[in-house]
Amino acid sequence: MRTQYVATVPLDDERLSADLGRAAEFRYSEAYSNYLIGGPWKSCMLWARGGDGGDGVLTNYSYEQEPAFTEQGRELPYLQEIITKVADLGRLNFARLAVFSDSVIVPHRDYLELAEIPEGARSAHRVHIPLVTHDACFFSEHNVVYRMRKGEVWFFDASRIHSVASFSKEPRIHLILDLVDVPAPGPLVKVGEASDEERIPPGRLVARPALPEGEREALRRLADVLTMDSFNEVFSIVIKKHFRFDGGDDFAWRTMTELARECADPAVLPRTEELRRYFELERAADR
Ligand code: YCP
Ligand code: CO
Repeated sequence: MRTQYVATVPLDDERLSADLGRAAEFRYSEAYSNYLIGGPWKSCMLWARGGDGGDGVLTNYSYEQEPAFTEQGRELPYLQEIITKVADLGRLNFARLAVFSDSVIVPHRDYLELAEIPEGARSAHRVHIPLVTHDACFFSEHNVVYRMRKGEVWFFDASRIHSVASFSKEPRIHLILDLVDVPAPGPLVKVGEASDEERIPPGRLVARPALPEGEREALRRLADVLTMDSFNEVFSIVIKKHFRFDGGDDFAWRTMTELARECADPAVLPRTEELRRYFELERAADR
């Protein structure tokens, strides 16, 4: 399903904070934090294949078992209610709470590592529902930057190149649902119509000014300080620029590759190319 806004679910702030208060005590997985530069990506399974909270790595669950609420999920009555109301439970593989702040996610595609899981069992559709968010949280898909607002249900096309930024220390908490692509009588998401087209409402799009030539020049000079030691810092600066300015298609990886070519450390270019392959093209379950 293409990225699109589907519906808004009314949230009961009191019941939500009661659940999130309890969830704050849970143990979170930091799986997938290698996609981030800055704070970690913390997730907690509320519904999973096999009903076990597991380690948060999507390839490490028993796909031959039925999904069910996990121990953590069973402690959160309001979130259980939301999950049950929104998703076709017959096709729901995973429901996770994901907490993230003051960090950026490297532009990547998801699901590459799920290729070995049988087609009828592997996740193919992702839904995001922001529970706590703020204006300094952004998503991007290719060169389009947008926001999701609290209580909105979005289909999120994780098979396309996407990136995320939070310019704030305030946590952003999303409920993320992963569903299988098998035929069923009803809709995947029961609260609204999904279409095959991309539909990011104009009010959610973030208009960025074109990257000024001076900024581009300044970024080029980062080649002077780029070594393997500063790789993450430089990449983070480049990704943040993508959320503030329109630098054109493929800005982050293209800029990083250009800087890698210019810089004095010969290890940087092969590492950049290797990372790019990992995040965009090929990634096996065991890597
Ligand atoms: C996402 N993809 O795009 C997740 C975050 C890395 C994998 C963690 O939201
Ligand atoms: Co992703």
